[in-house]
Amino acid sequence: MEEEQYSLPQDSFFLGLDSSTQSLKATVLDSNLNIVTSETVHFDSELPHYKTKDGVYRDASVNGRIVSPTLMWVEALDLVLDKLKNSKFDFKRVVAVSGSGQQHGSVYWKNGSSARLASFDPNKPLLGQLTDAFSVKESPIWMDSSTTVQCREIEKAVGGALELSRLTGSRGYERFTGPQIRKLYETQPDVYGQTERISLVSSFMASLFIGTYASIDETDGAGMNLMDIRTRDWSKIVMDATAPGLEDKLGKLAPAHAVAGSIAPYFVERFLFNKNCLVIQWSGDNPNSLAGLTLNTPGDLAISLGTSDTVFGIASEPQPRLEGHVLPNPVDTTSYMVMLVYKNGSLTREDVRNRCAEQSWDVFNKVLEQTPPLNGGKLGFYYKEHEIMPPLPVGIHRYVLENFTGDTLDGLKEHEVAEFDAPSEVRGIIEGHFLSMRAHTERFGMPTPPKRIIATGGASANLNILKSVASIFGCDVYTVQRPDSASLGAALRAAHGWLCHSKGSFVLFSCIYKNKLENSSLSCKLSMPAGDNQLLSKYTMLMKKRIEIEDGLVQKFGRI
Ligand code: ADP
Ligand code: XUL
Repeated sequence: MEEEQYSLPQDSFFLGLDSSTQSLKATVLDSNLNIVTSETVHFDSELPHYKTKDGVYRDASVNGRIVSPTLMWVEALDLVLDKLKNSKFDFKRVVAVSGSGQQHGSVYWKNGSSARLASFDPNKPLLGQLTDAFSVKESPIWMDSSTTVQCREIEKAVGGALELSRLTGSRGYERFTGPQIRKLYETQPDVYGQTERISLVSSFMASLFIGTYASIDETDGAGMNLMDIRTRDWSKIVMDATAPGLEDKLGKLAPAHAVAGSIAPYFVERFLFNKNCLVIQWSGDNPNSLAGLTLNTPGDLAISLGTSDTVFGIASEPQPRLEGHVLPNPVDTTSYMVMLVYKNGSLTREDVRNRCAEQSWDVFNKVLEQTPPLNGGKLGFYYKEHEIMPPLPVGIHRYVLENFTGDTLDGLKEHEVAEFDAPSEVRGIIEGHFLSMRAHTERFGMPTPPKRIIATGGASANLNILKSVASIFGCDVYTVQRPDSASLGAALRAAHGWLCHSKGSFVLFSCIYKNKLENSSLSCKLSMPAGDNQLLSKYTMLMKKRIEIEDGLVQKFGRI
């Protein structure tokens, strides 16, 4: 396809939202792709009446159940739009809106709710108009790990874990929406029966904007264990293995660049949006980050350090495996996105910071500066949450490699210890995590060493963390101006969707940012050059040892 350059209408704005685990963020881009304004609503602090911790409820009475109050996401939308309105933001100039949602989370609309969606009263906030709209009031989210039984049932019914992965791009994962729906069907069949529509967080938020049920986009749809990754349609065999009558409750799938609908009259009357404003399909947060980082070369690797940590890249013909995920590329019709996900990301780092570094990132960074790379052969495994990569339960494991020099693995022995001193614990969580990430990235067949890494998410602002990433992966690490690439990516996808719509056919994503990257909010800068080669080869030794110990832990405690 020809890479032309298209211009976006002068004076127009593109609004991108990101409904993530801990907050709702908004980013507005102008037609030169510069950020005009941004807003955030932080759930715990700005909506304290929901009493969430990190945006979620951890249910101690049911093993692994982690949910968020669905209505909190609605109230956050009321609030973020009010904030923009109070800042005198000119909604009329927005020609397209799109968004990002934490992946896998699901929303259950009660029978009859489509009528409510279609008749919002512009004189009132959305919250009061949706209080009774959901058959399940607490949405299961990506941190949930309560559906192991259902994962195994679905895998068995389709011919095994690898077969499910070949079909849907991933083996059965607890947080994926299909196993979550099966659990609802098995444990509360009446509630399942009272549900007329099941949305993902992304299509749920899009539904509010168009006043009718929005389709699930094909990229976020690949995070459900329900969609055939090749045909990009629901897989009948997996749907049958999950729950009856599911197709009606899920609606249709649509590509991420498609128009979901026109903006609902509610937003035109209450916030003075233009009535021609288009709503482009919302997608998952990692896919939106891929768009926001303008990732388009197979050798580029993105690392997102948010509530979860993810590694992702682009591949043209990926082979789905037991490890990792394959999803359609949200901004291309032929290639795929490959991804690894770690549950123990920022919140687990915060836990070590609070225990060992006086609850301060400054102190944490000083410790990283004062401790030597390789941590004297100390290797820590920190799982504050039930981990996915590798599949291991909550727990901390610490090992010391005796006489580790980094020159050879021959005769190297490790012994387990109960504790590290505080500085070793700080270095241990950072190095251990990125060593594991590199090992799994290589196992999954992602480019190694990567041409470059682009880091994003809250923790990518931390240069000491990036230094370890650069040394362990042995490549340059770039960052973007704003670590919130998901809402930025959503704004960019809004522009892309608008352009595809106005041309009447798919246009290459790069056409919208061609010749604009250097001078726009999308530019990347080199933040940390690759470390030296000698250190890299010592880290390679440490990585091999680490993955050996990790495999042993999985044999002992985990799912294989
Ligand atoms: P999400 O979008 O998943 O809700 P973010 O990408 O906004 O999350 O990242 C939030 C996280 O960033 C916080 O939990 C915090 O631990 C982490 N963070 C913020 N600043 C720093 C820092 N200087 N060093 C390390 N981590 C940080
Ligand atoms: C991706 C995943 C997480 C969430 C976080 O598979 O589970 O990265 O998308 O919002």
